[in-house]
Amino acid sequence: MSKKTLKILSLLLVLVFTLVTVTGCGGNGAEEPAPAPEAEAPEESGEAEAPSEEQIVLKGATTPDASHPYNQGLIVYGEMLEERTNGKFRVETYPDSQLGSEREIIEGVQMGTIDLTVVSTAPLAGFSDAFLVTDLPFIFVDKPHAYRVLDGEIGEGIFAQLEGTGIKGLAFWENGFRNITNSKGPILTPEDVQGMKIRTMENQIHMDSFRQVGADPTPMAFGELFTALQQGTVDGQENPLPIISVSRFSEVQDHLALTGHFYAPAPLLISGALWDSLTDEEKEIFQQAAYDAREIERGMIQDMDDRLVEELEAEGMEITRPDKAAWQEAMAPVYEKWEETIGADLIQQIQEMAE
Ligand code: EAX
Repeated sequence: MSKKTLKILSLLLVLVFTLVTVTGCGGNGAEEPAPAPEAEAPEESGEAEAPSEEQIVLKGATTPDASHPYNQGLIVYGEMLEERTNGKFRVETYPDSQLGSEREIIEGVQMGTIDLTVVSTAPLAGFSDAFLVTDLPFIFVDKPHAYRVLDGEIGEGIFAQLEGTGIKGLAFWENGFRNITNSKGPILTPEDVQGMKIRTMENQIHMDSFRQVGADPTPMAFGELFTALQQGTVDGQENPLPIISVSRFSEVQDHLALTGHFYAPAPLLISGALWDSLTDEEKEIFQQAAYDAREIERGMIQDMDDRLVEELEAEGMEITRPDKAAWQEAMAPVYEKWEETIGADLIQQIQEMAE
């Protein structure tokens, strides 16, 4: 055997040895390298219906507690998407301000770091004037009135104005009619909130409305509210019954006045970047599911509204039922101030849809 042949043989030996080591005994004729040990984790081994393509996980962020219909509705929406896209999309939810305040979440949706959210329209005022009209006090007389407006042409027109902002509105879900809680005393007339420090959302119309009745409106992110109420940084706040309940405000607020002064719609928003990446068929699925889940989410809010006055009373809150007409009159000057920005025609059009 020549030196050269020996050299070739030893090279071949090294090669064979390397191959055997890399493929872990080879033998099964696989073209792929053997799986790394981590890939054999138990949850991967027995799944029969794992989607063939890689699943796209969407982040859905909200600020209230996980039990609130915002988050529960997003879970339902995610299930619909998963089923209707054969597992291509799945939604993972982040309730309880885990991904930030509503303003920060909206910014995240705009940048595409968050895919979905359900938020109040109030903080959206910082992004577009389109939603302002919904923040006027007593603009909606009841829920059917709000639904007629928001689920029809006017609602579509509002969403259309988001064009170019990086945010797309899919459907108006619901937060609900807002009521005032406080730790000072029972509220019946607007005079009863004179000088009271009341947390509002970061929205000029909301703040103006509370200034009109002589209160001291203090804007603050929702995630900071419980502690602020507990420590007495603010005397009160205003929110729909489901939020008051799931946030355990009865632990830090003795009085609840059923003023129903603002109706808070809660649009389901999707990141524009994600929307643009969808096929036409997927867009149709995302849109229809948003409407279908809307009915379920609004139903959850209604069920809670039906039982929560009694429940909150049982938790120790003293409940008052103010004369709404007096509050409406006291807050009315806000309309004149904002009429030009919002459009007198739009306001009138909505008011005419009350019956
Ligand atoms: O949108 O900030 C608020 O008071 C809102 O009602 C709540 O976070 C849900």
